[in-house]
This record gives sequence, C-alpha cells and structure tokens, in this order.
Amino acid sequence: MRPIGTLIVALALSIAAQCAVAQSELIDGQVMKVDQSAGKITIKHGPAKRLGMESGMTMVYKAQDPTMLKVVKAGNKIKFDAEQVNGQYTVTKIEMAR
Ligand SMILES: [Cu+2]
Repeated sequence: MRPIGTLIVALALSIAAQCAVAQSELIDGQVMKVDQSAGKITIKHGPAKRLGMESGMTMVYKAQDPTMLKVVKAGNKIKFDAEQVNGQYTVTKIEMAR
C-alpha cells in the first residue's frame, strides 16, 4: 500500500474509534419530572462535556420520540444521550441505570 493510502486508512480508523466512544458514553441522570403531553422530561444530570455542560444541572429536555417517556417516571435513575436539534436539547436515548 502506498503511504497516502495508509494515511487515509489510519485516519478513517481513528474517526471510527472516536464515534464509537461518543456513542457509548451515556450521561448519568435522574428523572425529576415527566410531561407526557408536552413531550418533555426534566433531568438532573452530571457533567456532559459533549453537550457543553461542564458541571451537573437540572434541565428540561425534549423527547425525540414521545413514547420514550412512557417507560420512565420521576425518581428513576437513568443513563441517557442527548443532542441539540434546532437549538433545543433533545433526548435521543434513555436507559434505566442499574
Ligand atoms: Cu444540562
């Protein structure tokens, strides 16, 4: 393989590795409130550097899919993932913490 080909392969592998890490890093949180009709959930959570949150806080997230809110209730400890969609913090994944 020519050097340029090796470089591209190495670059692709390192990008893939970074994505895998980002996806597996769920944020620890606790459900404070669920508002099914508004499709929103209030979560108290620890630092989420990926979202630009350096320290823990309690905040309202929009649920990407309202059915996600059917399995959680106030007080539940969860692990979740979120991203900014049109400037609004949106929960994309919720798992029960155990
Ligand atoms: Cu936050």
